[in-house]
Amino acid sequence: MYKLYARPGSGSFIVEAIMAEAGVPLEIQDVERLPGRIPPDYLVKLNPLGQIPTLILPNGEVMTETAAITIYLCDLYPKAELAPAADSPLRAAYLRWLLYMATTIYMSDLRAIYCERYTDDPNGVEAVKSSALKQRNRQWDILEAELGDKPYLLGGKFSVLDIYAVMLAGWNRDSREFLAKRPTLRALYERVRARPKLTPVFKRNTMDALT
Ligand SMILES: N[C@@H](CCC(=O)N[C@@H](CS)C(=O)NCC(=O)O)C(=O)O
Repeated sequence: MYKLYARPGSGSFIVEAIMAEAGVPLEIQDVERLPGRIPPDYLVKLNPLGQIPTLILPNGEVMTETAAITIYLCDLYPKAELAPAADSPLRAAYLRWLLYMATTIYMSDLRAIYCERYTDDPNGVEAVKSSALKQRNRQWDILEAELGDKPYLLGGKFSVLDIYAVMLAGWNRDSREFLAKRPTLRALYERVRARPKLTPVFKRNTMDALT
């Protein structure tokens, strides 16, 4: 059985969602928040960065990094049809936009949330945050342009990219205003949230309410 170290509303959402879509049993352990944003020792022993998601595979191996976990699980459970196969014409776009989200938007979110980690200058913290938010908006503009008027990021077919995008969109503290300004992204959010296997995952992660 897989075991996921999780926290509702965090990057572990993508792993929960993939497993729900693929119908794979998953044990979930929610990791508590300690003062000062210090990760608990048991998590650091598994993942030196103390980050979520941390996934324990059935053979006991530890896996981290949402993009790596996503590629790994979607390839392992192809019947779920969450990702194009290696020889699909959509594979390049799939990898491009998955890695784009994981290495740009996600990182801008981390810079905005954990801004004090990104400067040694106590007076520079606010500047780190405002610059991260500016970059994040530009990165979302690029992704939204890619979505255009298609129903899903890869065109007519739903994929894990849509779940990943919606996870990131749901994190924005100004989520309602953010999505109000981005109607195509909001429509994607609603489409993904309405998937029967995902509805409980949205609820557990307190990401179901949008209005
Ligand atoms: N690059 C990692 C980032 C993971 C990450 O930063 N997770 C956040 C939650 S969304 C976390 O655990 N933050 C706690 C910390 O960094 O102390 C990934 O894609 O999995």
